[in-house]
Formats: sequence, C-alpha cells, structure tokens
Amino acid sequence: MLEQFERYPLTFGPSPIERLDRLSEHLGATVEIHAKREDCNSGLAFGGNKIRKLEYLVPDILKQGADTLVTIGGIQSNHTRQVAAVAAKLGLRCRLVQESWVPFPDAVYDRVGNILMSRVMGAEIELVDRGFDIGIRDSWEQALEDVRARGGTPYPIPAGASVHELGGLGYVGFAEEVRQQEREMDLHFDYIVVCTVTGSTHAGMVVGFAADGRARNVIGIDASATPEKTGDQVREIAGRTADLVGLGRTIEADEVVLNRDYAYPVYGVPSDETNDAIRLCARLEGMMTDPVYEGKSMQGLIDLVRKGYFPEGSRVLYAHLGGVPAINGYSYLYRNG
Ligand code: 5PA
Repeated sequence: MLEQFERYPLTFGPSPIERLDRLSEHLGATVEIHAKREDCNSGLAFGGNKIRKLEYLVPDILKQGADTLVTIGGIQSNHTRQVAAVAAKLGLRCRLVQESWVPFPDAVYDRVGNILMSRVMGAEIELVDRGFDIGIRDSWEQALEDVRARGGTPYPIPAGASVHELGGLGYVGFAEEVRQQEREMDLHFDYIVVCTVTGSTHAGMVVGFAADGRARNVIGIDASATPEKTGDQVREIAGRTADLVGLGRTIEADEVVLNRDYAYPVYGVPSDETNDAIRLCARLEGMMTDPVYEGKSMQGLIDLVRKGYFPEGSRVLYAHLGGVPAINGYSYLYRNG
C-alpha cells in the first residue's frame, strides 16, 4: 500500500519480534505473548514510534526546503526528543514547545530523560505552563511564527506527528512489516496491543491490518485519559489514511477499538497497577516500560490476559513503542525499584 510514498530510512530495518515466555507462563500460559520492539528500532537517540512515522515526513521536509523542525509535547515528550534527533541527523534546526502536560512533582522532571537529550542534541526548547491537550495549540503556532519572524523556514510537525497528513503512513508500514515477519516466522498474530494517545500509531495499524481483516484485533489502550478526543482523532486519521493509501474502502467506526480502563488517574501519572505491571515485566523479561505510555498498555495487556479477554491459545503481539527515557523523570517514585 505504500509503494507510492517516499520513505527516508531512519530505522535499522524491521524491528525485532521477541517471545515473552516468562510473562506468558506467569499469566497461566493461556496465550503466547510476543513483543515487537519499536523501542529498539533506531540508533537515533533511543528510537521509538515517532522515528517510524518521521520516515514518511522527511522527504516532504527536504522537498519544502525547511530549515527548522517545529513541534510540541509535554516536558518528558518522547516525540520531541525523536524530532530533535532527526533534525540533528538531517542538519536542521529544531524548535520544541514543551508544555506542562503532566502534574508530576519530581525535582528532576524537567532536567533528565527526554528533555535532557533534546537539549544535548541542540534543540531550542521553550517551556510553556499549560496542561494536557492533544489538539492544535497556540503555543505551537506562535513558535512557527517566531521562526518565520527570525527569517527561518519552519516545518510544522503537530503533537506526535499525528494530524500531519502523512502521519499515519509509518504504522501502515508496521502492519506490512508484521505480515512479512509472520511469513518468515511461520505464525500468525491474533491480536495486537498498542498504546494510544495522539492516535496515528493506532490509526496506521487499523488501516494496515484492515487489509487482512484484523483491524478490530488491534486493541488500543488509551493512555490519554481523554478517550473521547483520542478515539475521535484515531478514527479521523484512520479514515484519512485509508483514502491516502487507497485501501479501497472506508474504515467503520467499530474497527477502532480503544480500551479506556487503564489511563487513570490522569495522563502521565502511573497508578499502582501500572507500576505493578512495569515491575512485573521488568523482573520477568528484563523489558523496561515507562509510566506514561507503555506501562499502561502493559498493564492493559496483563489485565486482559488475566480476565480471559483473549481466547485460549491466542498469539498476542505487544507493540513496544519506546518511551523508557521518561522513567528518569520519576526518580523518586522508583527510588526503591
Ligand atoms: C507515545 C506518544 P500516539 O501518540 O501515536 O497515539 O502514540 C502513543 C505513544 N508510546 C505510545 C509512546 C512511548 C509514546 O511516546 N507520545 C507523544 C509524545 O509527545 O511523546 C505524542 C504524545
């Protein structure tokens, strides 16, 4: 579906798929859990899901002759760190708006992890004291204006690259990559579990897996705690991306499955159950997840397996989308492990 689109390679190639045998056994061996390691997909500042999305934006960035990438996220945004890395790799400037999306009081929250790396990679960072919202923000539009006023040519990348017209393509590619890996591994995944916030990761997968009838088997775990808005955005991006790639049919509203049970208490703050899931996965598999995104989707995966949501014998693919650097911003919470 993607032959007609240019892709600028930023990843190592297909991300590895790993069996999580000890986690599967711990949960009663009723299902076989695998992880697709998008957290190890690139050498660009620890990689993650945005790198895969940005592969389809870079040709447009270069075509437009932009000199500054301008994007937005929370203080511990993984997206902004990945945009900073791509800007460095391409020799472009980077302007990041980092808002106070997470009410988290750790003393080092705005010093370590993602924001530390973005600073080291030379991004210009503006801290803005505004709360969480996945929509288009004035602060970001002002940053674009500011770059123009200084004589630069900005390239606008919205939060998570999600509502960018090409933002859904990367995860259509993910589905195609999984199909190829299934052929090589001679197996078939019955379910895909993915963390959802700004929506283009999930939306791209819905379109990609719609091609083989598995869109409803992509289980989005909301981590935004604003699931109405996130769900609408996933459906909007999926519809638009289906047209763009020529899927040949529309996406039905019920093909977007978004579970809202694990995002509590709010975006960016882990519940006790999220922390239990992070520790369990770390101790059984040596696989780290973070308190904002993947810890919540890991909690969802574990809970859904325990509840018998997946029929016995199912193969479940957990999409590990990255995000571990943010755990440094929660240093006090995990001071004893
Ligand atoms: C993010 C997003 P989507 O935004 O495409 O729904 O992806 C959710 C997601 N896992 C899942 C990780 C590790 C993520 O970083 N992060 C955002 C960020 O600013 O980092 C866009 C919100």
